Amino acid sequence: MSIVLGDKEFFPSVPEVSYEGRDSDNPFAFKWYDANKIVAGKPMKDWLRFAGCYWHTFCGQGHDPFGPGTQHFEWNASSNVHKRATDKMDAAFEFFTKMQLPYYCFHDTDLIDEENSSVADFEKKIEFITNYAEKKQSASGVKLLWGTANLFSNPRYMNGAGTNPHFPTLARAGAQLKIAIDATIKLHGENYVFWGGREGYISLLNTNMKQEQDNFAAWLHMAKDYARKNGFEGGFLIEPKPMEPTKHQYDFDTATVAGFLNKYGLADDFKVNIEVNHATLANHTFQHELQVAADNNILGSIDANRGDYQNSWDTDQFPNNIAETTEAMLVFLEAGGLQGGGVNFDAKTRRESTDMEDIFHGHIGGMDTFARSLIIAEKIITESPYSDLRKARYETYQSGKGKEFADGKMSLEKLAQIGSEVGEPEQISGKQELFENIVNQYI
Ligand code: XLS
Ligand code: NI
Ligand code: NI
Repeated sequence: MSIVLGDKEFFPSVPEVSYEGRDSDNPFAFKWYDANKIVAGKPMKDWLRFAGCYWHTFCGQGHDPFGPGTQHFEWNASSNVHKRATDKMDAAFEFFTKMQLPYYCFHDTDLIDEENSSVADFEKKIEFITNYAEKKQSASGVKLLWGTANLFSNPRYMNGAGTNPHFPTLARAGAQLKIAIDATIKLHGENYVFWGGREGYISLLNTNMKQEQDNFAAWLHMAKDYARKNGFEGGFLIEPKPMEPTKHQYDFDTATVAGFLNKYGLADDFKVNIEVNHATLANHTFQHELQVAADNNILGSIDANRGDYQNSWDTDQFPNNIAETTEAMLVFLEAGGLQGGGVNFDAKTRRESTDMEDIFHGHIGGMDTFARSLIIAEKIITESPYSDLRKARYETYQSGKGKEFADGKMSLEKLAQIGSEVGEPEQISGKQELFENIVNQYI
């Protein structure tokens, strides 16, 4: 990959970031992410398929509920909406190529300012910027991991998009959904994401939950049928999140989504995009969510970030916790990786991090955290007693009567008969501390 600039270089102080190893003191070098290094049989870059996200990195300027943005982006300087959009895209592709990011992701409204455009005007704007994106993608080789529609920021979607109680509003959202799907197909997007920001409710008093969920299923079927008819072969991904901005979001967690997909006949086409901070908001761990997805055969993609142990909101910080990411990578590797997705940095620098270089530090740290954890996890699986110890806990189901039970071939009468003959069963330790020590030994 070589660096792709526009008319102007937006990050002149940052060179191409490459692998220099753990002893390097260069803050603009990878200490662990060595794209072509083989781990568990294939190059790191093929396991991880890292993506940069447009919204936090090139749109969000650090605003919070108590104050406006603090980060000043040179690509926002022009008063012309088209020039602003191409400058932003130049900055984005400079960043992706300097960072060796093979993929990117966007919401339709990240690419170009929506302002108060009618559907027809917005469609023209998207056509303009996706024409430009085609050129940037082919000049750089950077590919689109996924596209999505922002159906949660505009005030018109305050009561939801695909779950809106008012049909004309749902239809207005549908017009935007169609444009975003078209843009994703045009740019050879490998997946299309649905994050249901306002698909949920605040008060049950004014909400017909069944109608809203049935409508949401109809909405997803319609989107899938349209995309398939127009040649889209990629994956559809639902991104679970329990709350924020609504109190009860319908895509609460992976288990909820799995049940929903099965109930409504969507399981053949839809998988999940698991975000770390959304897992923790649901009082789960990231690795729990990955395991539920893997066991339901819907582990599609990852939004990498982390929450904060003390704050209970979606802080979207860059991942930096090796121990936690290692536990996640154990699940990831045992599942054989992701089904068509990648690791997208849905993460933002802090409001107080105001240098242009800070977005590089955030991504370098995040990529190194995943890369290092992947290496550690492979060693734990191949060199340590971890897998065998866990397997041994279940060995009584591998043969004889235990297997007969597990295969569903035993009656309760027979089980009860065995239960009355075994006497008081032997006490078997779960040995959690030993498992924890093995993980730490390899870190
Ligand atoms: C917000 C979500 C969002 C999705 C894409 O919490 O993570 O960024 O990834 O709409
Ligand atoms: Ni996300
Ligand atoms: Ni988030």
